[in-house]
Amino acid sequence: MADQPLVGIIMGSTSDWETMRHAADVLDALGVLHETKVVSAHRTPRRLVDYAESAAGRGLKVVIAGAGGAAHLPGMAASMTRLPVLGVPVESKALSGMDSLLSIVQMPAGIPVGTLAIGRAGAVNAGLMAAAILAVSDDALAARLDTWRAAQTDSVAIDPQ
Ligand code: RP5
Repeated sequence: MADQPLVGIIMGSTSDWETMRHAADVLDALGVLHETKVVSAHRTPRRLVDYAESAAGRGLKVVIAGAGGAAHLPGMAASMTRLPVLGVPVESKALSGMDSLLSIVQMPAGIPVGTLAIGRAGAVNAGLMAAAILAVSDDALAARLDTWRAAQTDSVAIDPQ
C-alpha cells in the first residue's frame, strides 16, 4: 500500500521526541513513510507487547526505538519481533545518556539491537540506517540516499573560518 509506514519510531516518553524527531526528519527527507508512537517499556508494558508483536504483520520493516535512563525499550521490543531494531540512547539529565547507552548496547547474545550514538547523532543515524536497510531492496530509495549523501559531502566547507 502506498501509505503503509515502513519504519516504526517508538520512544519511551514524549520527552524523548526532541531527540527522536531527528530520525523522523531524516526519513521525511528521504521519502520513507514512518509512524511515531510513545511506547514505554515500564509505564505502558502492554502497549509495548502489542506494538512489537504486531509490527511485522502490519508491514513495518524496521523499528527505531529511543529511550533514556533505564532504557529497556529497544531490547524488549527486539525480544518480541524479528524486525531489525535500532536503538537510540536518549541523553539523560542525571548521567548524560551513559545509562541509556549501556542499557541498550549490552544485549545478550541472541537478541540483537543495533545501537547508535547518544542523542541527536544517534537519532539521525538511526534514520539513515533504517533507510539504508530498506534501500537494499528499493532502488529508488537507494538513489535518494545517494543524493542525500552527496549533498552532505558538498555542504562541507573546506575553509574552517
Ligand atoms: C524513559 O525515561 C524515557 O525514555 C525518557 O527518556 C525517560 C524520562 O521520561 P519522562 O520522565 O521525561 O517521561 O523511560
